[in-house]
Amino acid sequence: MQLQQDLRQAIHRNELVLHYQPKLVAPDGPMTGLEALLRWQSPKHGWLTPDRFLPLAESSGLIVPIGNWVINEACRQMKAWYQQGHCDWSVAVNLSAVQLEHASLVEVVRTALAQHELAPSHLVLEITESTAMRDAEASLKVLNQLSALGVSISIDDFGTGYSSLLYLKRLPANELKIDRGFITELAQGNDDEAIIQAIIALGKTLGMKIVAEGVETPEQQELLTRLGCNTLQGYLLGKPAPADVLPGTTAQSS
Ligand code: G
Ligand code: G
Ligand code: MN
Ligand code: NA
Repeated sequence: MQLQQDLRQAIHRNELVLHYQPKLVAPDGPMTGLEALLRWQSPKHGWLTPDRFLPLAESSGLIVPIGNWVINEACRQMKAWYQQGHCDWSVAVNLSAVQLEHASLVEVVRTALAQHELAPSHLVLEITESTAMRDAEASLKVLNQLSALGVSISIDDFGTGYSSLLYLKRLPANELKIDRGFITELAQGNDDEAIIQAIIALGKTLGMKIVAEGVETPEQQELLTRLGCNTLQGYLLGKPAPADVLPGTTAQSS
């Protein structure tokens, strides 16, 4: 309860922070964009990653105002990068099911883009298969509206959910992110390689860009590139960091 009350205050007390993790053209760049990852810098509870407070944020509904803040802040930072000359970057924001199901999402995204005078092509929305599948038809409707705005849709943690291929075909997704679980033990000739090959073939058939996340070793980097991943992300290529310590970037505070 106390944690929930503190989280409620976190937004206007400016305790929420976004870190950014680079997404690079395989095998080693240039950078195509960054994924925004939420942190809560709480004076009372310390430095918290989403696993510590997202479940609470979701069950309490606080994820809606928090998520709105994330969307707005990521757009603000992307605009600052744009003005610094990074005109081909995009920023990716993770969405929870509760946000996708909330009636205001499309308007929140539209308003954030307008307020920061940011073209929709600079915003990527990452949703997991399980998020989309919670109410598959309703999700499809909202995702189509978001896609019509011109933002990109990315399917996160792909391979861990239960979406049918028929559903996948109907999703207006531009990008597919292979779950880290398939990358961790990836080696030439093992099952993970075969699964990744199948995912890449599927994604490319559906016209999607393929991203591999959780790349930690040069061997994974080399093999994933050879298998046809377009974009790589992972500790090897860049850890999540505040905007002002990312190479080649500067934060611009509001
Ligand atoms: O950054 P980290 O590895 O701690 O992220 C853990 C999980 O939290 C990941 O599944 C990530 O997608 C999720 N996450 C990070 N930032 C956000 C956010 O702003 N909104 C939502 N809904 N999920 C986020
Ligand atoms: O579910 P999602 O893909 O949005 O989660 C992103 C999370 O993965 C973030 O919390 C981020 O810190 C973490 N992450 C990013 N790159 C790596 C990596 O190379 N290895 C591991 N173990 N985690 C990573
Ligand atoms: Mn993600
Ligand atoms: Na993921």
